[in-house]
Amino acid sequence: MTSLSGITPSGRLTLGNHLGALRRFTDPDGFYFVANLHAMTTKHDPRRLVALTREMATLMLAAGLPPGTVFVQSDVPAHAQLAYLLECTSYVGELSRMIQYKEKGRGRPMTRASLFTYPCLMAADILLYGTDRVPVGGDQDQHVELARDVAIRFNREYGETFVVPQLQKAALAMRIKDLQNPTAKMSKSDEDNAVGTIRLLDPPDVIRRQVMRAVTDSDSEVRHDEAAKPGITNLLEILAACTDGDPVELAKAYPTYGALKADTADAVLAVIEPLQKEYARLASDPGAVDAMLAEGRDRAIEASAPRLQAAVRAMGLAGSV
Ligand code: AQP
Repeated sequence: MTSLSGITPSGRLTLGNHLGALRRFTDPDGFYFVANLHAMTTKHDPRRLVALTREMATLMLAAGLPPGTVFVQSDVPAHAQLAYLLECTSYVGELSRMIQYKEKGRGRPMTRASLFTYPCLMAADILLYGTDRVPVGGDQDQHVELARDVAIRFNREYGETFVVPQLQKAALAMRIKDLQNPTAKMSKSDEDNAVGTIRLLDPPDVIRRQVMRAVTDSDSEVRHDEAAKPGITNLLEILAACTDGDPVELAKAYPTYGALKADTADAVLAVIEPLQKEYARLASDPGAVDAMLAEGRDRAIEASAPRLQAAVRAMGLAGSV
């Protein structure tokens, strides 16, 4: 069983990214990458992309991801190469139905073509490694479905080449919400939202203040009820995810919002502070980070080569099929 997942350097990592993705990346044989090619589907600043890529890769290593499992996507050219082959097996119809394109690109002439085709890159990310389970935070189901469809079609048209992946849903912390707008997902690209988004590398006192200022509602009952009490429910979900507890059970322990917020802040910091310490240690030794990323890159290049070669041959690009 091979586990694979990527995080796009479209902003600084959030608590949502950690609880929904990073801390679940534990497979010692997994492939976990900074998806920098995916950060170019909208206008981007190259210098900022360099900085975000480095910060994210270092944070992944600081989170304790197994050595040799972390790499930067663009360091492994097979991703872009297979993406093109998969574009040649995908249909405009199915790509037009992808939510990101529908919401951010359709009907706008200046949309980058990559915003339309990136699901093929994502399918390549998955299929290159023979991945059979893809752990995602619950908002990426459509991409894994497309990868499955593309794999099934490729195998049918060009011969058995790819493993058809399964979606693996997170049991907890499917969607951590914004602390100021708890009906919306906490998102790393939401750069203007300094109050509602908890960044993994923000100072602890800032993070504590953010939790204490989280929006609640007018009555004072602590209850897990997403429709009626989204702010409180979000705090309970965060507390549960940070303490491996049950959000419905935890609600019974809190007579007031204040106590819930204080314990949630403590629990969040208990998760984040060790991560920050390890990040600082690694960031002070860039050579060691380079060496770890090179190890991850080399392993990914070796692991992805056979499937890329098989696809190249199957499609008639290798002199024989
Ligand atoms: N709020 C969240 N709660 C739980 N899980 C989350 N993830 C993201 N936000 C939350 C999970 O983190 C991984 C990051 O995937 P991505 O970088 O490809 O992009 P994303 O899912 O779109 O994440 P963001 O933070 O919301 O980025 P932007 O702002 O660029 O769109 C995924 O596994 C995701 O499920």
